[in-house]
Amino acid sequence: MKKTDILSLLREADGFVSGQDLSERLQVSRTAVWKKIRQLEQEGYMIEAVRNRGYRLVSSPRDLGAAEVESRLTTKWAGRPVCYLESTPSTNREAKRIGEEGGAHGTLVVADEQTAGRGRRGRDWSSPKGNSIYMTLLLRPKLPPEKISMVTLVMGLAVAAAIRDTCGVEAGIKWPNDIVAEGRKLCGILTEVSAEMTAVSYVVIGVGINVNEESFPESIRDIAGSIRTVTGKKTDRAQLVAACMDRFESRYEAFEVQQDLTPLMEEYNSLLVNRGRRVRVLDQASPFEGTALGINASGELLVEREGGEVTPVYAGEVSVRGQAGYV
Ligand code: BT5
Repeated sequence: MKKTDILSLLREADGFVSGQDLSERLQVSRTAVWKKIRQLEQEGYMIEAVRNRGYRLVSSPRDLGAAEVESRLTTKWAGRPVCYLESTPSTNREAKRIGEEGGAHGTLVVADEQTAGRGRRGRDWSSPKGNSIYMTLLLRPKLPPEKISMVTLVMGLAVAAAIRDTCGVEAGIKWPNDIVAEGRKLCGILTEVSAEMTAVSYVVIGVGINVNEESFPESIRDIAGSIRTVTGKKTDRAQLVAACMDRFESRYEAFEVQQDLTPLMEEYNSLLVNRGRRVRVLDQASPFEGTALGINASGELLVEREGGEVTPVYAGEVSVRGQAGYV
């Protein structure tokens, strides 16, 4: 029995749960339950114990940590195990290290701070301590390399759904990898692959979500936002991490069976903020403008040009901007 098993049951109960219940459900003695409760208390959890009623979780010492996330997970494999770090250069870098060492499909690296957080093409990801989520999921997909860019879209969809369900924010997706609300970027996703010519060894999907941040550095003040700046409320970070894993697992399984985004296209397009809008495709060789129609089953953005010609835009190569600015 792990202490997270007890935490899960206390959280599930949302009130008192008897020592008898705990010992039966975990198949351990009541003394063993009591010892784990003592251990949790020593780590800073406040647990109320009342004769004839049992135990009740009053508060946790922190809102992010391995036990906090694990005790909220509802998944079979996504987020199992959780590797939690107070601080790390980059959770993607750490997940790649774990990938090289043979780490399991579904391993999740979560950090409270990154000292060298990265965006795409070497850009920086602002990653201060204490208020946001920096996490990377390690996958060993049974997919050819050319299909890997689609997992970024699956993750984007999962994070948008988790933010909508958990925080009540009308989050949308800016193709291919940003989650936005009220015109501001709440989340970015960075997928990296280790592959041979024909086979993928592992993939890491890095997700940065601005959760309880209230202000941003000068350089990103005009584009960045957080769940807190949108709702005015604080969000439990571990709860949101677990919700992201939950929403990801089911969607990824549908995607893996189909080997494309057919089962997810409708939901994706319904959350796509670019849809029906004028966009500029910043293709280095030949930039162009058009109206974004939505994604196809391969995850390409279909852009209709002046004159009606529809061009599929591949995620790896270009950026898309709204006519007036970022979205
Ligand atoms: C991204 O890149 O949006 C992908 C970001 C991925 C971050 C996660 S955190 C966990 C994991 N570990 C890592 O090291 N990375 C991943 P891109 O589309 O290139 O956007 C980067 C741009 O977003 C920057 O150039 C800034 O303009 C802006 N930006 C930087 N930090 C931001 C933040 N915290 N919130 C909103 N925008 C930010």
